[in-house]
Amino acid sequence: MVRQGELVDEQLLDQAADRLRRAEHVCVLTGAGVSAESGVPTFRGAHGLWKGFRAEQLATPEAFASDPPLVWKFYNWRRELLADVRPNPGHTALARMETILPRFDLITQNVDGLHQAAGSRNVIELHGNLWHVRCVACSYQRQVVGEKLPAEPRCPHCGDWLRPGVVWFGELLPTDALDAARRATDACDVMLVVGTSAVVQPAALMADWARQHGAAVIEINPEATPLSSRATICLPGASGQVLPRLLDRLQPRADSPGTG
Ligand code: BJW
Ligand code: ZN
Repeated sequence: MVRQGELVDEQLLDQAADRLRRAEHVCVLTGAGVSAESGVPTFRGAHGLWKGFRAEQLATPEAFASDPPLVWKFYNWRRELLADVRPNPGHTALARMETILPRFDLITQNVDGLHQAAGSRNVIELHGNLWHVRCVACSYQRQVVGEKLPAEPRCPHCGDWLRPGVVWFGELLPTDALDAARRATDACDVMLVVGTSAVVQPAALMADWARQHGAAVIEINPEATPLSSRATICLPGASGQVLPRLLDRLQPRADSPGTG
């Protein structure tokens, strides 16, 4: 494991860029930290997520069953906040990498849709999407991108509660997303893990799936995580700064031979 100082050293970036440049298949796993510089609060941190609640208190089927209006207040607050945020240079750099590198899969735990807004195409959403709602009782579901929902949204078909189309603790991840993530981690030769505390399963295991198949793991995070000691290279810093510097090293230079 290579970790150094507070600032990401040029040599470390060169090493990481070299791994990426030589890779035939790159897989990325992102978490809330990649959206932090867009102004989206992370889940675990000094200030908690919302009014002092922890994710484990609100993002559960039990919380919703016992107090749906409270849980909807939390999600409507987040949806309102998201309506005004834009992708940051970290999201944009990942979208650009997808167009440069031969094979590129982006797995995200985020539900904010900012990777897609930045132009990423091949996005695997492990924990659903905040702009999706579905009925708890019937098969009704709908995309509600940018829409303001009532404080207590109900199903237009059966009148039961609508719920956010996200994955709560204790719930299974969507099978297609989990299968796609497994295929990507098993096949990649470099895995980039960006802005996740690496504590929520099964996402937290994915870098190990990749390592078991021989992939190098590059972590980008201002803080050490439970994954750091097993990563091949740690780039300690904010993704909105580190990813563009990595991208810069992957782009063909205008003045290099053969680029006109
Ligand atoms: C920056 C930065 C900058 C800051 N640049 N970085 C095995 C053992 C024990 C428990 C379990 C287990 N397997 C499953 C479980 C249960 C549970 C679990 O993992 N619990 C743990 C807490 C222990 N998992 C589940 O229940 C999952 N389901 C499942 O496994 O089903 C099968 C099963 C069920 C039950 C039992 C056994 C098996 C479902 C998990 C669903 C998670 N859902 C949430 C909410 C989504 C909806 C919503 O948004 O409201 O997903 S919780 C929340 O955490 C959200 C996130 O996607 C997820 C991960 O958080 P993330 O992204 O890592 O964010 P943070 O805030 O934790 O970290 C931010 C990081 O960014 C930090 O490191 C910062 O340093 C960094 N950072 N600024 C770069 N500028
Ligand atoms: Zn219904």
